[in-house]
Amino acid sequence: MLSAAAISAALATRWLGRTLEYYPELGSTNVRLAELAQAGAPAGTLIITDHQTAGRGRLGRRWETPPGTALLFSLLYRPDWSAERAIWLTMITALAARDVLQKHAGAPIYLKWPNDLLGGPPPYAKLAGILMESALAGDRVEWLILGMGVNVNLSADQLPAAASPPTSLQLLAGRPMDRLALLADLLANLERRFEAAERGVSPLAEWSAALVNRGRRVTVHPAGGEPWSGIARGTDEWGRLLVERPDGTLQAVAAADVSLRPPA
Ligand code: BT5
Repeated sequence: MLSAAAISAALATRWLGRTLEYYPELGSTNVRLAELAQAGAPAGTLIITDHQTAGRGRLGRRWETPPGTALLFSLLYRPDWSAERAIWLTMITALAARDVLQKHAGAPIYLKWPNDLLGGPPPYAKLAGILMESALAGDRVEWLILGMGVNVNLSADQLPAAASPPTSLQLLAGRPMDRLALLADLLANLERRFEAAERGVSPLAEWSAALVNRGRRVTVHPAGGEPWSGIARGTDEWGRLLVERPDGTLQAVAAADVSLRPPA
């Protein structure tokens, strides 16, 4: 089990995670942090738990891990950004996680559009997921919450049932990992990347180049529409995936509207 004191002592950041709440068990770190954000919690607030009973994925899906095995946390940001820049935080979070998980596991980690971290041999298995939730005031960002779940010390028989095969850092590395050391490295990397973004440095090119989807066939499942297949060619400046249709036209696909599941 983690503890607030141990987390605080492990962190090497200046402001990210310096206000924190730890819960042995919680519904969802994103939900708890959204309540605090509405009530005026400071930028950098960290909510972290050992177990979620109502962990959220995108589009109403669930995120599940056994108690004490995962990193489950959410961070609050209050950047003075236009709404269209909010996607930068998903990119920064994914890139920071890739760097740190790769370093700790000693194995390559891949980014999959829009928000997954994958590992293992092709076609790769899901190691972590990111969930951004935002509050906007007109076309400005009021706050952004970045939630992340990382499968750290799950054995093969503890992996949840999932639409695409899951994996864990322990399975990739062949040994258990220190969750606190991971968290501390991750937050330090994130703090650096966020400060660069605040100075106007875009993470788009680095993120887009890192996507494992490039050049691969994807199946787009629009909410309420017919699924269709095409080849992922890259992303546009808003982080939408550019998918080439069989007739050669490029269609921009937004994360909010689709999931990418393989052909049925
Ligand atoms: C995501 O959604 O990948 C975002 C997950 C974000 C979870 C974190 S945990 C801390 C914070 N607080 C929250 O309440 N949430 C965030 P999505 O792309 O929709 O993937 C969800 C799908 O992944 C599910 O429908 C399952 O098929 C699968 N899945 C569920 N749990 C998994 C796990 N532990 N590992 C791999 N796949 C999983």
